[in-house]
Amino acid sequence: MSPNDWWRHAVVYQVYPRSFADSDGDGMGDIPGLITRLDYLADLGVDAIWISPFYTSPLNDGGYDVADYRSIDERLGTLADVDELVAQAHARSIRVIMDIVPNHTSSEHRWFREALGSPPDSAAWDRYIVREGKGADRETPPNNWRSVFHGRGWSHVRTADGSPTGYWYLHLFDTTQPDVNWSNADVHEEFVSTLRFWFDRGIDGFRIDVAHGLVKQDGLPDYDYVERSESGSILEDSAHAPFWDQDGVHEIYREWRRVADEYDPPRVFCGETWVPNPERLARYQRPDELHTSFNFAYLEAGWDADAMRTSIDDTIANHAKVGAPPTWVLSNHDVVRHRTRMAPVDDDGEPDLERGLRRARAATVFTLSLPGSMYIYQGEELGLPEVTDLAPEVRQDPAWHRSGGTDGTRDGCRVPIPWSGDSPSYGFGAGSASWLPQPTSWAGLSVEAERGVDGSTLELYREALRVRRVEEALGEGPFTWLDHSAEVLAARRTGAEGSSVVSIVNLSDEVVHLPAGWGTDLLVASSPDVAVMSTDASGAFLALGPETAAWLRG
Ligand code: TEU
Repeated sequence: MSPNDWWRHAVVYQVYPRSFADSDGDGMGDIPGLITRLDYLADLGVDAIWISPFYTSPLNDGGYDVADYRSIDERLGTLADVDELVAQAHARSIRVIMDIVPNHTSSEHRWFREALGSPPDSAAWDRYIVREGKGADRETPPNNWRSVFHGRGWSHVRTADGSPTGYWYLHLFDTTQPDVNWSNADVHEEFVSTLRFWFDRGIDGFRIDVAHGLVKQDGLPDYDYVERSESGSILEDSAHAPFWDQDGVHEIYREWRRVADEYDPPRVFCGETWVPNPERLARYQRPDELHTSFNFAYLEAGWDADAMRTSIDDTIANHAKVGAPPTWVLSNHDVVRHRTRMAPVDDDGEPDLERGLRRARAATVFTLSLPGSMYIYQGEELGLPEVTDLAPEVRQDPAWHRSGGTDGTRDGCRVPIPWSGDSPSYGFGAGSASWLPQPTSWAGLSVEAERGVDGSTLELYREALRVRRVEEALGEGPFTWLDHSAEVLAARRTGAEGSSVVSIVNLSDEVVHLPAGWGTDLLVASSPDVAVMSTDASGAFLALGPETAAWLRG
């Protein structure tokens, strides 16, 4: 495989920069802090980092509200810091993927400011999605679209003195995140030249925020909202919406791919695509579009053998049709950390976090054996749980405030990670006052507490990543299910040179026996509960503990 194909089987580590490492003690992580921790990431064994946005931003949505796509927020660093980061990461063979936000700008972006000083039907406003209100007084928004962060999806365009004009601008997210108009030529030019700006500085690729949302259906028709299902799946909601997954969006990625392919080595894209099924997802990975996209259906399958199996089958089959490698992800900065999400809950709704950790470790080990690339979210390698008891006054997720505290709990996975010591900020670097407070119970979950400790989650991740790198059967390549029982998923991976690895996850709460023919040489296990039993009437077999995953040399 050509080195340019690194992304086909990479392990990519997501850095949420404000919460990773704080070099200047202001309570917010920054680029220099990240640079000081690159050795940690190299030692963990990741191939690349994807860094959530660090551009100049009012931080109304954690930096996903970009005021200037070519400068760095002064709280997070400088352009020189980014250049240094790229150099230092590359020196450790770690690629750097940035995050681009093309669906909306911040309302502090120069374009929006220019528009605010111009009449609503002027060229300056054409870069955004602006329409006249309905009704004689134009007091009704142009259609019924809602903001993902709750409330209506439109706000008044106001004159300099604050009075409403009868025109409205669309914002699928916060009011300070106006959607841009991808029918406007300036928008195309600006984003292409932004891509070049960063590619020229040596950035290896981009994760594309809300990649499925850039194009809106002609005429902006009302949407027949289906109230959220019990599962609360975002994917179901997005199936027919006139603002998601419109066919026209693919033309944008063809344009971007041509730009990425001009570089040596070619730069890569990963789309954030909340689309309802693997068939729609695979369309983004056609050969002249994005290299990869997040596979959220698998994330949403949770700890459920049937749902995982179906999602894996559908993902692999649909990606094969377009010749693209699948991707896998269990946690990110928008979802409840998988230790907590997978934990069984008792009658009072309290999660059993010990079993949650057991399951999360098993799910990770199994997922790392699937063909394609894998995304890891900072802190999952430490086994961090979701922080569920943040006080309302420290919360920053705009959806929390817009929903009156009924939704928008994303701060709980964004709490700064613990590096060392017994109390906040656990070596994060902020005295004790990080921008989101850390729990007092995290001393045992710090990097220092877990490094070199047999059986720790950090050592499990390091070992799994090491084995994944050296076993040619893992990574891209054939994947064949092996039969067992309803709550056991088992598959054989085969390498081009004939080696094979059997990967098993036991989702039941009982010990299961595995046939000896699957291999008895244990490569990685998510818990110590796996043993080769010498013999019974049928010969040697393996006993695999409840909620445990293992890789065996086949
Ligand atoms: O998320 C896109 C998105 O649709 C999310 O709102 C998602 O539906 C939700 O968070 C899942 O719980 C991206 C970013 O990842 C997110 O952090 C930003 O807030 C959002 O775009 C707006 O830029």
